[in-house]
Amino acid sequence: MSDNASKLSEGLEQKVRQEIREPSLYKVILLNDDYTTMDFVVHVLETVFRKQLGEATRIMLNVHKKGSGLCGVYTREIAESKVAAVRDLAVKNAFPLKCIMEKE
Ligand code: TYC
Repeated sequence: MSDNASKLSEGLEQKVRQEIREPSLYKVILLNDDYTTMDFVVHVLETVFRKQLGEATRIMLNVHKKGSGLCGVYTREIAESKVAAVRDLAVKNAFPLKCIMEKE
């Protein structure tokens, strides 16, 4: 095979490998603050992150004590929509609650 042909076939192979890769995953993380009520954070965890009351309470208390905490791991678009949903709920209810995403 010529140098050019071999470069082309490497490029094609790389493209095929990229196309069959699993999608990247993102951690969605809640941040603590001094003003958002515990009840509101639990409500957010139940509605946005579909946690049961006990699990929502555990995550909220973990964030309260440690400063931040994991709510779930999702593909990029799902993670983005969770972050936006938390922001919209927080703004509507006048709480400073913040939520971020981090590539795993
Ligand atoms: N620290 C808040 C309080 O004492 C509760 C809280 C928990 C706020 C988790 C934000 O992500 C948070 N009312």
